[in-house]
Amino acid sequence: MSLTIDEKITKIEDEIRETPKNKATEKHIGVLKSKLAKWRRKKLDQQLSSKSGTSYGFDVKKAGDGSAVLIGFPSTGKSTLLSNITSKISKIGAYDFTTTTAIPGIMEHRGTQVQLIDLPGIIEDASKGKGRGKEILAVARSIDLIVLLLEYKYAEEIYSKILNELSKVAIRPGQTKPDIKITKKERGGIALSTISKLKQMSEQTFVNILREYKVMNAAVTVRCDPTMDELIDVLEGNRVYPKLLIVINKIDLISARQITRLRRKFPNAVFISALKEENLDLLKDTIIDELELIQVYLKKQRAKTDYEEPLIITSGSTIKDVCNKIHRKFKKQFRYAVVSGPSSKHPNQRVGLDHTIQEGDVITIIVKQF
Ligand SMILES: Nc1nc2c(ncn2[C@@H]2O[C@H](COP(=O)(O)OP(=O)(O)OP(=O)(O)O)[C@@H](O)[C@H]2O)c(=O)[nH]1
Ligand SMILES: [Mg+2]
Repeated sequence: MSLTIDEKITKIEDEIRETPKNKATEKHIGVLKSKLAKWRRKKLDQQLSSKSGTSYGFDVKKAGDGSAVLIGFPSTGKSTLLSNITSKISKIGAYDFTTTTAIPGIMEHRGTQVQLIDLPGIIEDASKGKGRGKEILAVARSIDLIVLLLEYKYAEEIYSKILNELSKVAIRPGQTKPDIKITKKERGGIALSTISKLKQMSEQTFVNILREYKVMNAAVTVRCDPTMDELIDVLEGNRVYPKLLIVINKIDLISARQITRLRRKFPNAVFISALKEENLDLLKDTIIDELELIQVYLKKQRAKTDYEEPLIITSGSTIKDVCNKIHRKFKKQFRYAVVSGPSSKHPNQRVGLDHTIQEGDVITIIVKQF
């Protein structure tokens, strides 16, 4: 009897867990991890393209200068928060799963508009489709910032459970993309250049994982000390790296001592009471800071640059993100972009969709004419 994808995933996960980790097993673990990543990708592709049911994915149109999503277990106060910091009212209930779909609101603060999306509560095994897991995770894949709302109770445990679910669907909140450049070649084997000795795995294991991905001939430049999982992330290529903000809610129910203890565990978290409206201005400030919004200027072909209405977008965005923000057709009909400014090597540099833009760039998108 052949195994289902879920069974295959569980089997490999078990084998990785049961294999002792040492120099002798490193190569084998690298292979297992690559295999696991491939099955997870198959599973994710199935989920993201699945048309089963009538309402796959919540249809949320992006709006505002940046978008953030509220993720948390049921009844942590997501809807209470949305109702108190945006113009939108989202139903609040003392029972779990009050919210059943995505509810977007706009938060206006410091001259910026941020779209904040309230979602149903996430639960364990959301990545396998439990609850509205699939839909929640699909929204979370296309977002700039994940606002993770926790309650004081079991905060650490729930935090790792949620991050685990997100990680299974290729979302890496709060992480930066590992700096590994792979340029495939016709021949010559693997030329690996690192800035310092790899500590997380041997060079042999590194090359072996490349082979698992059929990368046999390539120039590989590594400007970090990646773990096996991070290398696999780069090879898989479908990972998203949204920013992450941890928010601890319902502080009106706990003592100052409990807050101090939690602060030690979550030093960067914002502590609020959505119900009593405590620290909500601080939260709004932090959301805007976390989004790291930058301004770029658009210039139509043969026209003057529009310095009046800059496009506001999150730092780290690419030309692709700019296209998505202007109009869907720009990505479909994209030929190339012309960039002048801090991100360009010289004025009027021709770039592709993957080019990362910077504050102050002047951008022209050239599309195919039909
Ligand atoms: N004491 C206290 N209660 C809160 C706070 N925020 C929310 N609540 C209560 O927690 C319960 C759940 O609130 P919701 O805002 O519906 O929670 P949710 O996360 O949207 O829940 P789901 O949509 O079911 O996932 C309600 O009874 C709220 O009044 C808070 O800061 N302090
Ligand atoms: Mg809700």
